[in-house]
Amino acid sequence: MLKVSLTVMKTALITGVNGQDGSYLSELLVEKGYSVAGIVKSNSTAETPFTRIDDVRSHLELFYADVTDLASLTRVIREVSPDEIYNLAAQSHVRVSFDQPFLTVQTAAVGALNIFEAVRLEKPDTRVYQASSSEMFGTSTDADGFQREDTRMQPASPYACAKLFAYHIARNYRSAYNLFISNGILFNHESPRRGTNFVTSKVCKEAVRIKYGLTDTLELGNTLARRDWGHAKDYVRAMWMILQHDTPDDFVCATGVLHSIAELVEYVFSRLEMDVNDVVKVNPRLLRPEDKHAPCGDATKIHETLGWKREYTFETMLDEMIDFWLAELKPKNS
Ligand code: NDP
Ligand code: GDR
Repeated sequence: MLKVSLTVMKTALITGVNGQDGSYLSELLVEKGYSVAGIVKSNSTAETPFTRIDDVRSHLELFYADVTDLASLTRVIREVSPDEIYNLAAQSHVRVSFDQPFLTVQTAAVGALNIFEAVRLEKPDTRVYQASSSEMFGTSTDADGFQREDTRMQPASPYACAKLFAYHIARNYRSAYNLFISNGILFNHESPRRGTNFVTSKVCKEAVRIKYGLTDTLELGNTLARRDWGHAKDYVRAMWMILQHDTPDDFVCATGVLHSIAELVEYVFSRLEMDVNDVVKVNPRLLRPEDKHAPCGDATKIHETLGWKREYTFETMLDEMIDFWLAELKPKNS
C-alpha cells in the first residue's frame, strides 16, 4: 500500500517511468509528496502494458513522448514545468546494443542530449538526473581493482559508448550553460521488476520454473562473468539524494561486492533446495563480443557526501526476487 504525503512540494518528470527504476522512483517521489509526471512511448498494443506502475498509476500524469523526439520533450517540459527531471529512458540491454547499435545511440546518447537541450531552451532552472552507468568504465580499474568517479573510462559496447557520450555532454552542458545536471554512475541493480532478459531475473525465474517442473534447463552465456549487484530500491533513493545536493555533481553508486554468475546460480538453486548439476547449459548465442570486465564500485563519495547507504544485500535482494517468482508462477491447482 502506497503512503502518499499530503503536502505537494515539487514536480518531477521521469523518462522511462515504466521501466524498473522509473517505477520504483515514481513510488518514492509520490510518497515524498511530489507531483510526478512520466513519459511513455506509444506502442501497438491496444492497452499499453504499464504493469510496473499499476500501483502508482493513479498518482501519475503520463505523457506520450519519446526521448528521440525533441519536439515532444519540449512540449512536455513546457506543460509540466518540472523542478526535477530524471532521465532514465534508454535501450538499456548491453548485448542487444550490439544488435541494435543505432537505436541504442539514438535513445541513450541523442536522447540525453535532447533532454538537456529541451531543458536549456524551456526551463533552465530544472535539476536533471542523468542515468549513467558503470559500463562506461569497461575493463578499466584503479590499482586496487575498484572503479570510482575519477577512474579512466574505457567503454566496451555500443551501449557503454552511448552512455559515455551522455555523461560527457551532461558535464559539458553543466559547465557551458550553468545547468544543474548530475550523473549517477550506477552499478547493476535488480529487483522483482527487472526484465527477464537480464541475468539475475532470468536465473530466478527459470530456476522457479524448474522447481515447478515447467522446464529442465537454464541456458546462460558467460557464467564466469562477475558483477556488483545492488537492489533498485536502494539505487532510486540515491538518484533522489543526488538531485537534493546543493551543487550538481557526479556520483558512483555500488555495493563494492562482486559475485559471479555461477555464484548467483548456486545461491538461487540452494535457496530453492535444488541441485544445479546438469541443469545449466552454455548457449554461445548468449555470449557477448566483449565481456571481460568485473566492475566493482567504490561508493565512498556518495556515502560521505550524501549519506547514502544500501539496505539490501546480494542475498536479501535475491530472496525477494525468488519469492516473487515463486508466487507469480505458482501452479493454479497447488
Ligand atoms: P529499463 O530497460 O527497465 O527501462 C528503460 C525505460 O526506457 C523503459 O521504460 C523504456 O520504455 C524506456 N524507453 C526506451 N526507449 C525510449 C524512448 N525512445 N523514449 C522514451 N522512453 C524510452 O531500464 P532500468 O530501469 O533498469 O534503467 C534505467 C536507466 O538506468 C537506463 O537508462 C539504464 O541504461 C540505466 N542504468 C541501469 C542500471 C541497472 O542496473 N538497472 C545500471 C546503470 C544504468 P519501454 O519499456 O516502453 O520500452
Ligand atoms: P549488464 O547486465 O550487461 O551488466 O547490464 P546483464 O544482467 O544483462 O548481464 C550481466 C552479466 O551476465 C552475463 N550473462 C548473461 N546476461 C544475460 N542478460 N543473459 C544471460 O543468459 C547471461 N548469461 C551470462 C553477461 O554476459 C554479463 O556479463 C546491466 C544493464 O542494466 C545496463 O543497462 C546497466 O548499465 C549495467 O547493468 C550496469
